[in-house]
Amino acid sequence: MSERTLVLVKPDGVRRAVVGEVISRIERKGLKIVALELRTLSRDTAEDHYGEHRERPFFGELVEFITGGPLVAMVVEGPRAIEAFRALAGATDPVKATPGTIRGDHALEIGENIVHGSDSPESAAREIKLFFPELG
Ligand code: IDP
Repeated sequence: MSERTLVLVKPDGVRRAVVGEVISRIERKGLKIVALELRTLSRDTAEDHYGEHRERPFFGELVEFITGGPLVAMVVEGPRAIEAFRALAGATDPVKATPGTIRGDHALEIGENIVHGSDSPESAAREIKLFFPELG
């Protein structure tokens, strides 16, 4: 039983040159990368991607940040890939993220937490369609 998840190395992760490290951790875990692209998000795509946060006070800041430079988008596949990647990423707040996780090892601020991973099968399907419509 395999599932897919959308992973982003956000612009802070690209700027800080941890793309290779994130890919290594994904591969070391045994997950498979089935699509990968470096791109800069349009405002529309960013607002779609983070649509569930539209009413939150940090929404404007989040969209500015995620469109502020190139990011790496990937589709990652494997058994329970959604949960497996979120475990590799660590908690949303990098100060609370366990050392040893990507966020726990590389970040200090919630707004710049290096990676994104889909949080449910429904989000994964929606996000994969948004970033890689050809995989649908
Ligand atoms: P997740 O990325 O761990 O799934 P979500 O709650 O879905 O976390 O939030 C999406 C993203 O929004 C987070 O990764 C983080 O970068 C950003 N974010 C969440 N809360 C705040 C906040 O209070 N201030 C600024 N950015 C935030």
